[in-house]
Amino acid sequence: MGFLLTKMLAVFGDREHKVVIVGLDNAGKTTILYQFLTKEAVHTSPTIGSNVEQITVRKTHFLVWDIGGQESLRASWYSYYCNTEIVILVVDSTDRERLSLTKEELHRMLSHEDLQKAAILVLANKQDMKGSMTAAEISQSLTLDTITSHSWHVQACCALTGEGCVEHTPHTLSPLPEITST
Ligand SMILES: Nc1nc2c(ncn2[C@@H]2O[C@H](COP(=O)(O)OP(=O)(O)OP(=O)(O)O)[C@@H](O)[C@H]2O)c(=O)[nH]1
Ligand SMILES: [Mg+2]
Repeated sequence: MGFLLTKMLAVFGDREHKVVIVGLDNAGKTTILYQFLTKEAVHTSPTIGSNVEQITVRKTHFLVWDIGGQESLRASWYSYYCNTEIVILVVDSTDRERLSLTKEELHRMLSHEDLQKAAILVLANKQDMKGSMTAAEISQSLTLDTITSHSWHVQACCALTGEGCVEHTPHTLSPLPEITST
């Protein structure tokens, strides 16, 4: 799961940390979950309900929930929030039309009482695709700079290759842009 989450959790110590992955359908959440786990791109189908995996990065243990993003499932995202320390919001960076919907979901999440202490990691996924929005564009559209209640970080990534999601040898892949709240 890479240096990003490890960095965000550096202050939390050695127990298991709960992570939820949310985002609209087709954003790439399940692809990212299994990229974290296996460092490979897997074939996925739309998630009905959720997937959960235990992932260990440099001796830090994460319980990672990947929640289905279809419209009918979004109303139940809140039922996964209890004790969540990190929310990963995955954005399909080519899906300009639905970015405002993602923004609504993000700001609804931020106001949920069970997420008041959670850090937010926005993954601007599908950077391999032509015309994808940059991390900066997505940050601006989601108005991340207005968020003062939560730590947030936005990172460009490609779930198919793992670039920006998982750790790579520095010389094999160039780093993708990232912006952080602090
Ligand atoms: N080109 C490209 N395709 C991707 C990337 N990440 C995921 N995909 C593709 O996007 C499609 C949807 O990916 P999923 O991981 O199933 O999406 P999801 O967010 O889990 O969708 P739901 O389960 O319906 O909420 C699949 O065809 C993936 O192969 C990426 O970085 N680049
Ligand atoms: Mg899925």
